[in-house]
Amino acid sequence: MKKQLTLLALFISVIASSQQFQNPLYIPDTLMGKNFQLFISDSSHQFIPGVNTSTMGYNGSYMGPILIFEKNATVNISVVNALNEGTTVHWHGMEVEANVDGGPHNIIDDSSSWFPSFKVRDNAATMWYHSHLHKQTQRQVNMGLAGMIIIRDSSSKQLSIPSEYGKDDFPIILQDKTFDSLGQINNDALLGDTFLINGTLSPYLNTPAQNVRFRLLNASIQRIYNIGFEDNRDFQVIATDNGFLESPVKVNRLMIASGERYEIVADFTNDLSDTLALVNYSSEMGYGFLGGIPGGDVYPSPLNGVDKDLMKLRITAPTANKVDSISTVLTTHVIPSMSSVSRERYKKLGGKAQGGNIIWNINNTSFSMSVINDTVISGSTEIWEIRNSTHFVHPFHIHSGHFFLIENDSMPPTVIESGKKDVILVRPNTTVKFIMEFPDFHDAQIPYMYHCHMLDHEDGGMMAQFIIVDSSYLMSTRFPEANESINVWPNPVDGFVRFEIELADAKWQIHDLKGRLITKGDCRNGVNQIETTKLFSGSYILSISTDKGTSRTRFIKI
Ligand SMILES: [Cu+2]
Repeated sequence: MKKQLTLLALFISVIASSQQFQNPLYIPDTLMGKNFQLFISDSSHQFIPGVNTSTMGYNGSYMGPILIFEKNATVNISVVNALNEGTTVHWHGMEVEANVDGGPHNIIDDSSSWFPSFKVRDNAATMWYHSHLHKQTQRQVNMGLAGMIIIRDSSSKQLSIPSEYGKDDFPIILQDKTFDSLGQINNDALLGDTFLINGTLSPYLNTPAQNVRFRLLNASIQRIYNIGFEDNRDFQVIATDNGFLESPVKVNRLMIASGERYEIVADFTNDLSDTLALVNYSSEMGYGFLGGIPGGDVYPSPLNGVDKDLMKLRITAPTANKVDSISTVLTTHVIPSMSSVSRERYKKLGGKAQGGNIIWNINNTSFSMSVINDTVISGSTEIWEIRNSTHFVHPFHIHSGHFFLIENDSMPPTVIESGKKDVILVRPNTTVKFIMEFPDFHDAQIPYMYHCHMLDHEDGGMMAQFIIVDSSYLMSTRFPEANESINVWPNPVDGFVRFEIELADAKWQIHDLKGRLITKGDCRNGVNQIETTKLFSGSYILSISTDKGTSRTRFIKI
């Protein structure tokens, strides 16, 4: 007991002194080339000097090295899992084949290795890698299984932007945590009581007096950050999740949700010898924006809804190769045309209270590893409409590439929202629409995920999966989209079979397994019920058709 109290006292005093922003920001090492090695292990890390905290890390005690990939290179990665449990490594944001995507199906057992190899197809961007083990993502990422990826390409090297890693181009990995009285990580604290950047508590950064680029990554469980500088100066947003904006956009605030990345450039030319704070202006975020105004059943944290410094920038002498003016044209976006859209899908993010918890879902169905929810044709272009039916925001993320937002709450996207994205924050009771061209490779066996990127929501069921197939697959398969998007209950059924949809002008049909039409009718919005008392016992297919396509699910009549 005495030892515990001593440790607690030490911990509190160190936390108090760490409020002084006296810890140099940790700048992770980089790995580059074509061959990469990641060694994943349980470890121990001193966030607080003298206090050993149990952690997990890639090639070290907490988080991992920055992986620098060159566009068009084929990279070979050797991943050794020395944890006492399984894990996965997901290359978040990258357009890679499903068997190397690192989703929940690509499990690396303990004491096993994984050797993914893929071509880097994406343009210059800030991506990241992290654990995606089903129901364990929150804990493993919070323990340290996350790191940044920087993709470089030839055209970005021609731009006038700060690009010297660790000199005028810095990774800023935002996290929050709660440490218990013994200095151990509390993995149940959805919103932490202390900030970390790159794993450093209360950091300062020697920042040269010139244009400086920050690569922001939100690797927190839930917290949304509202970034600005203490003097409210403008800064330029140059890139979103999957690469450059067409031109820099000036703002003095930038909201970043879990899973998102932004690259910003701030000008410190006239600030030599000053100290300037990077601030989380969460008092400006309303209820429902997790980390904003507290209330309801939001996890309590002293950081919620108050403006707090994240880091102090100590402005030092400029570097030899400072960049004085930023390119005004960064790239040109090629947005898929509406005439190429072959299908629209509708996804509703929801949750149901159950025994004091919320069971999260998409289209009223919680994630199941064994159910393929959607089938997408390789190389096709689709519009996805995402409805948030809850009173929290949800950052919606889809694997296999990037999309362009076309509508946010009935409004056209802002200039920043018009960038390439793989995560979009869907506000409470609103709808977003995006257009996405899917990759031209296919794999009928291993699915990609789409999900909320709040890690506890993802682990808690707000996730679903799709396969990408070539067009001949649909011709040759009798029921290609069993279970897609329709939740039928009860199943097996005795009296009425029920389903819920929110589509206009839909029709339902029931076929037997030989493909014979048994009965049909028109759908109505909301819950539909069909009497099945006249059906013989056996399996049937319920299909729901609109002019956009047909979804099918199998049910059993007893
Ligand atoms: Cu969510």
